[in-house]
Amino acid sequence: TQSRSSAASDVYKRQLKNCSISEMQNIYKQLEMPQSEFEPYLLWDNSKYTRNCIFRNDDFELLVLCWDNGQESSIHYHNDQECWLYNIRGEFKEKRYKLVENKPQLTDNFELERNRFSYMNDEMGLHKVINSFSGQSASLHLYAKPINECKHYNPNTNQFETSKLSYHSYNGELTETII
Ligand code: 2CO
Ligand code: FE2
Repeated sequence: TQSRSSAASDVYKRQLKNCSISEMQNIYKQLEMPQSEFEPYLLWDNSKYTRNCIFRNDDFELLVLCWDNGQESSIHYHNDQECWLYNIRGEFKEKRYKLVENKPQLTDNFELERNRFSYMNDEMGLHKVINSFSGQSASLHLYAKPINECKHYNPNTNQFETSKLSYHSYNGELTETII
Protein backbone atom coordinates (compact mmCIF):
# COMPACT_ATOMS: atom_id res chain seq x y z
CA THR A 1 0.00 0.00 0.00
CA GLN A 2 1.07 3.55 -0.67
CA SER A 3 2.05 5.68 2.30
CA ARG A 4 -0.24 8.62 3.02
CA SER A 5 2.48 10.38 4.97
CA SER A 6 2.11 14.16 4.73
CA ALA A 7 4.60 16.95 4.07
CA ALA A 8 4.47 17.81 7.77
CA SER A 9 5.52 14.33 8.78
CA ASP A 10 8.43 14.45 6.34
CA VAL A 11 9.61 17.66 7.99
CA TYR A 12 9.34 16.09 11.44
CA LYS A 13 11.16 12.99 10.33
CA ARG A 14 14.02 15.05 8.91
CA GLN A 15 14.30 17.26 11.98
CA LEU A 16 13.80 14.57 14.58
CA LYS A 17 16.38 12.24 13.13
CA ASN A 18 19.10 14.81 13.73
CA CYS A 19 17.98 16.59 16.85
CA SER A 20 18.73 16.21 20.51
CA ILE A 21 16.05 16.17 23.16
CA SER A 22 16.90 19.72 24.28
CA GLU A 23 16.13 20.94 20.77
CA MET A 24 12.61 19.57 20.89
CA GLN A 25 11.09 22.71 22.34
CA ASN A 26 12.43 24.71 19.42
CA ILE A 27 10.89 22.29 16.96
CA TYR A 28 7.54 22.64 18.66
CA LYS A 29 7.83 26.41 18.63
CA GLN A 30 8.42 26.29 14.91
CA LEU A 31 5.27 24.32 14.29
CA GLU A 32 3.04 26.42 12.14
CA MET A 33 1.46 23.61 10.25
CA PRO A 34 -1.86 24.08 8.55
CA GLN A 35 -4.53 21.76 9.89
CA SER A 36 -4.56 19.92 6.55
CA GLU A 37 -1.07 18.54 7.23
CA PHE A 38 -2.47 16.46 10.05
CA GLU A 39 -5.40 15.18 7.99
CA PRO A 40 -4.09 11.60 7.46
CA TYR A 41 -3.80 11.15 11.23
CA LEU A 42 -7.12 12.65 12.29
CA LEU A 43 -9.04 9.47 12.99
CA TRP A 44 -11.52 9.56 15.84
CA ASP A 45 -13.29 6.62 17.41
CA ASN A 46 -16.28 6.92 19.68
CA SER A 47 -15.10 4.22 22.12
CA LYS A 48 -11.71 5.64 23.15
CA TYR A 49 -9.20 8.32 22.17
CA THR A 50 -7.04 7.05 19.30
CA ARG A 51 -3.23 6.96 19.01
CA ASN A 52 -2.01 7.59 15.46
CA CYS A 53 1.69 7.24 14.74
CA ILE A 54 3.32 9.70 12.32
CA PHE A 55 6.85 8.51 12.90
CA ARG A 56 8.79 6.26 15.21
CA ASN A 57 12.43 5.28 15.59
CA ASP A 58 14.51 4.00 18.53
CA ASP A 59 14.72 7.52 20.02
CA PHE A 60 11.39 9.20 19.30
CA GLU A 61 7.74 8.55 18.71
CA LEU A 62 5.54 11.25 17.18
CA LEU A 63 1.80 10.69 17.48
CA VAL A 64 -1.46 12.47 16.82
CA LEU A 65 -4.03 11.62 19.47
CA CYS A 66 -7.66 12.14 18.52
CA TRP A 67 -10.17 12.75 21.27
CA ASP A 68 -13.89 12.56 20.71
CA ASN A 69 -16.39 14.56 22.71
CA GLY A 70 -16.02 13.69 26.43
CA GLN A 71 -12.99 11.42 26.07
CA GLU A 72 -10.09 11.54 28.51
CA SER A 73 -7.03 9.54 29.47
CA SER A 74 -6.49 7.67 32.71
CA ILE A 75 -4.16 9.12 35.36
CA HIS A 76 -0.84 7.77 34.16
CA TYR A 77 2.96 7.80 34.09
CA HIS A 78 5.13 7.82 30.97
CA ASN A 79 7.40 4.80 31.47
CA ASP A 80 10.39 6.97 32.48
CA GLN A 81 10.30 8.80 29.15
CA GLU A 82 9.78 12.43 28.23
CA CYS A 83 6.47 13.65 26.90
CA TRP A 84 5.75 16.80 24.88
CA LEU A 85 2.13 17.48 24.18
CA TYR A 86 0.80 20.11 21.81
CA ASN A 87 -2.77 21.23 21.14
CA ILE A 88 -3.46 21.14 17.40
CA ARG A 89 -7.25 21.24 17.51
CA GLY A 90 -9.99 21.82 20.05
CA GLU A 91 -9.52 22.36 23.77
CA PHE A 92 -7.81 20.36 26.48
CA LYS A 93 -7.46 20.33 30.22
CA GLU A 94 -4.45 18.77 31.83
CA LYS A 95 -4.57 17.65 35.44
CA ARG A 96 -1.36 16.82 37.27
CA TYR A 97 -0.89 14.66 40.33
CA LYS A 98 1.74 13.49 42.76
CA LEU A 99 1.60 10.26 44.66
CA VAL A 100 0.53 10.59 48.31
CA GLU A 101 0.08 7.34 50.24
CA ASN A 102 -0.03 5.47 46.95
CA LYS A 103 -2.87 7.58 45.62
CA PRO A 104 -2.71 10.37 43.05
CA GLN A 105 -3.28 13.77 44.63
CA LEU A 106 -4.16 16.71 42.38
CA THR A 107 -1.40 19.34 42.22
CA ASP A 108 -2.30 21.30 39.11
CA ASN A 109 -5.22 21.77 36.72
CA PHE A 110 -4.92 23.95 33.65
CA GLU A 111 -6.13 24.61 30.15
CA LEU A 112 -3.84 23.60 27.29
CA GLU A 113 -4.55 26.34 24.81
CA ARG A 114 -4.42 25.98 21.05
CA ASN A 115 -0.84 25.96 19.70
CA ARG A 116 0.62 25.61 23.17
CA PHE A 117 2.78 22.75 24.35
CA SER A 118 3.12 21.10 27.68
CA TYR A 119 5.96 18.95 28.99
CA MET A 120 5.76 16.03 31.37
CA ASN A 121 7.97 13.32 32.82
CA ASP A 122 7.67 10.81 35.66
CA GLU A 123 9.75 12.90 38.08
CA MET A 124 7.15 15.66 37.73
CA GLY A 125 4.44 13.15 38.56
CA LEU A 126 1.38 11.80 36.81
CA HIS A 127 -1.16 13.44 34.58
CA LYS A 128 -4.54 13.07 32.99
CA VAL A 129 -5.54 14.72 29.70
CA ILE A 130 -9.17 15.65 29.06
CA ASN A 131 -10.87 16.78 25.87
CA SER A 132 -12.71 19.80 27.26
CA PHE A 133 -14.11 20.87 23.87
CA SER A 134 -17.73 20.22 22.91
CA GLY A 135 -16.57 18.18 19.90
CA GLN A 136 -13.49 16.53 18.43
CA SER A 137 -10.03 17.56 19.61
CA ALA A 138 -6.55 16.48 18.52
CA SER A 139 -3.10 16.71 20.08
CA LEU A 140 0.43 16.06 18.90
CA HIS A 141 2.60 13.98 21.24
CA LEU A 142 6.29 13.44 21.15
CA TYR A 143 7.74 10.74 23.38
CA ALA A 144 11.47 10.31 23.81
CA LYS A 145 12.01 7.44 23.82
CA PRO A 146 8.92 5.69 22.51
CA ILE A 147 6.51 4.39 25.16
CA ASN A 148 5.29 0.84 24.71
CA GLU A 149 3.43 0.50 27.97
CA CYS A 150 2.40 2.72 30.83
CA LYS A 151 1.40 2.50 34.44
CA HIS A 152 -2.01 4.00 35.13
CA TYR A 153 -4.28 4.39 38.11
CA ASN A 154 -7.52 2.45 38.36
CA PRO A 155 -9.86 4.50 40.60
CA ASN A 156 -12.20 1.53 41.08
CA THR A 157 -9.56 -0.65 42.72
CA ASN A 158 -7.20 2.11 43.97
CA GLN A 159 -4.42 0.15 42.26
CA PHE A 160 -1.93 0.88 39.54
CA GLU A 161 -2.04 -1.28 36.43
CA THR A 162 0.31 -1.54 33.48
CA SER A 163 -1.15 -1.57 29.98
CA LYS A 164 0.39 -1.96 26.56
CA LEU A 165 -0.11 1.07 24.34
CA SER A 166 -1.20 0.47 20.78
CA TYR A 167 -1.66 2.45 17.56
CA HIS A 168 -4.99 3.02 15.87
CA SER A 169 -3.06 3.92 12.71
CA TYR A 170 0.54 3.97 11.56
CA ASN A 171 1.76 6.33 8.81
CA GLY A 172 -1.84 7.11 7.90
CA GLU A 173 -2.96 3.47 7.58
CA LEU A 174 -5.36 1.89 10.06
CA THR A 175 -3.31 -0.70 11.93
CA GLU A 176 -5.80 -3.51 11.36
CA THR A 177 -5.27 -3.06 7.62
CA ILE A 178 -1.46 -3.32 7.92
CA ILE A 179 -0.37 -6.87 7.13
N1 2CO B 1 0.28 9.56 27.43
C1 2CO B 1 -1.01 9.25 26.84
C2 2CO B 1 -0.85 8.29 25.67
O1 2CO B 1 0.17 8.31 25.00
C3 2CO B 1 -1.71 10.47 26.36
S1 2CO B 1 -1.80 11.78 27.56
O2 2CO B 1 -0.64 12.85 27.06
O3 2CO B 1 0.63 12.51 27.25
O4 2CO B 1 -1.80 7.54 25.36
FE1 FE2 C 1 0.25 11.26 28.95
